[in-house]
Amino acid sequence: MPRNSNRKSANRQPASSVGRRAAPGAAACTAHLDTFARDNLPPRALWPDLIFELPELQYPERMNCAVELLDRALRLGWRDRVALRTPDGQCTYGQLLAQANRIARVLVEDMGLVPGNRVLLRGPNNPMMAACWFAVMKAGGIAVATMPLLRAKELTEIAGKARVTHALCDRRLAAELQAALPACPELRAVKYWYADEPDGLDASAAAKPGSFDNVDTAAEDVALIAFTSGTTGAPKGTMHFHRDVIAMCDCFPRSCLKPVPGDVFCGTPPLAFTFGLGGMLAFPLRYGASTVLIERLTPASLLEAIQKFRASICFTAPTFYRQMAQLARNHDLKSLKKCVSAGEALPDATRQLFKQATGIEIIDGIGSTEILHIFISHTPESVRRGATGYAIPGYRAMVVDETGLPCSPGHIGRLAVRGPTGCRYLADQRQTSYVASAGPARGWNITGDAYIMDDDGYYYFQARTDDMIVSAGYNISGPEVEGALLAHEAVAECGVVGAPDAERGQIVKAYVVLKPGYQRTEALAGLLQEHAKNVIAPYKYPRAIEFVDALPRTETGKLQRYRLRRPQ
Ligand code: 3UK
Repeated sequence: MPRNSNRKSANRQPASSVGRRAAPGAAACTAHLDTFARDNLPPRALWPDLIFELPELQYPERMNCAVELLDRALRLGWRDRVALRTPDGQCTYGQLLAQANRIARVLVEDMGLVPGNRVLLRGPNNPMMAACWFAVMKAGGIAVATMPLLRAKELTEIAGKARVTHALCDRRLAAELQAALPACPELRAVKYWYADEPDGLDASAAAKPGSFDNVDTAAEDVALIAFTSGTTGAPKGTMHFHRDVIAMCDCFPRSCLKPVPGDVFCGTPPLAFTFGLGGMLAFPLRYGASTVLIERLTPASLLEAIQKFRASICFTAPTFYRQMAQLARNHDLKSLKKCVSAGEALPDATRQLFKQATGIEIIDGIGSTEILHIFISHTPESVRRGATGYAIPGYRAMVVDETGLPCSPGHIGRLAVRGPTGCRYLADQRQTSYVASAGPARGWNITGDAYIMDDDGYYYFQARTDDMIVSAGYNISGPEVEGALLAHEAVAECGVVGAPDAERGQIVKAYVVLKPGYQRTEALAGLLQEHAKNVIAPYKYPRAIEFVDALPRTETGKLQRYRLRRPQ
């Protein structure tokens, strides 16, 4: 497609607009009139080096990811295929497209959205959340999707950092957003969905025609700002382009998951988490499949949903798979073919339990908000015990030492990754802590994970670099000790961290949740220690064991080790 085609839609600027026009000549092909995101990208010299070697990653200079995912689906003849499934009904590709178009009109015609404006999205996984996300893309806005559990303070930080101008929010989650609004002066246009009021989003959208003149964005126009669920410091916004959204669909799913049009996706990650944006929305639609959107899921209700909707692909975190393995026998899971685990390391004990219960070999994959989605993974056939997988087609990986030089196979170091997507923090000094700006790994994303690569290019997760336990001079990986303990029949869940110790600097300490029917006794603690010594090198065994009711976890299922290190 020629450059600057369809300028008509790019130049649409309603009277109420506050958007600034890009300086003539500068960024001539952007569709953004509000250039905030572009102006706050890191300097190009600090971007990761991108690679687009695969034939499927040759993208045009102009693309809008919603057009690629939705309008294209209709061109392919998928209008009457089911796109979204929920406990209350279903919606076809045609209906989803029309609803996204109507909401895009509300954003532009009623709420004064100008391309490049930031739109905060707040809702659980439901069809309006999905339609709103596409509407923002179509209107050339930038989606700032937020986790449902965030409070006013966190919403204020995010809205301030991303200079959010508009918000679309599920009525049931209105309270915290309303509490944040007085502290968000630039956030002037807000609408609620699943709301009965006459100017609510549902009614406003219903009054619009189901067509929309899509904004002809550049492939490198920012489409979303995803905030990391980091544990310390101010939240970091990662900026991803329209092209990045399509690239994530054309990498991991194509080479590892291999979805087919009849597939039904199901799972837990929120659409506000890029793991969920891919697995619960973009991947199914890219491949003509459908997705089950359910607002709140437990391991038991996820199994029920798989049975009820005959889901064939499941996306969730390791802790869910472990609990689902216990309950699987009570359900008919014949429809289930493939399961993807990400967010934290998948212990081999969990992989084996789930396989015994269902016959399914879980596909593990490491991804990050900074890199958008999964970059190291495997197919069920090419699994290697204890490994996350290999660098998937489209990405390259290496393990490097502190100077950025590659470590030889078998040696622990930092994981470095390059591919079609990568880290660009919004106005943040920490860009150079994720993308090496000097030395032999210059231009590589440094994920913060300690890994070992074997002779065949399989990568073995050790720990987050700052989670490695150093005890009496030994480097010990908490997740490795967790893996050993999880293989014991009494252990439901566990978290292993370094606890301060006068003599050894740190000792290995395990927080253990027992399965029902086991007593918290000194004797059992002793048995678990003996078990660990038999499974891994004895010096790694947990010198301290504390039994707890539950482990602290994030909304995305990640163990919060910093809270175990500093128990209240
Ligand atoms: C850890 C893993 C071992 C690892 C994510 C898939 O988790 C995602 O993004 P976040 O930004 O966290 C990234 C960090 O989480 N991690 C994730 N997956 C694994 N560690 N094995 C794994 N399989 O420390 C990584 O650096 O929250 C995952 C897709 C999109 C995502 N955003």
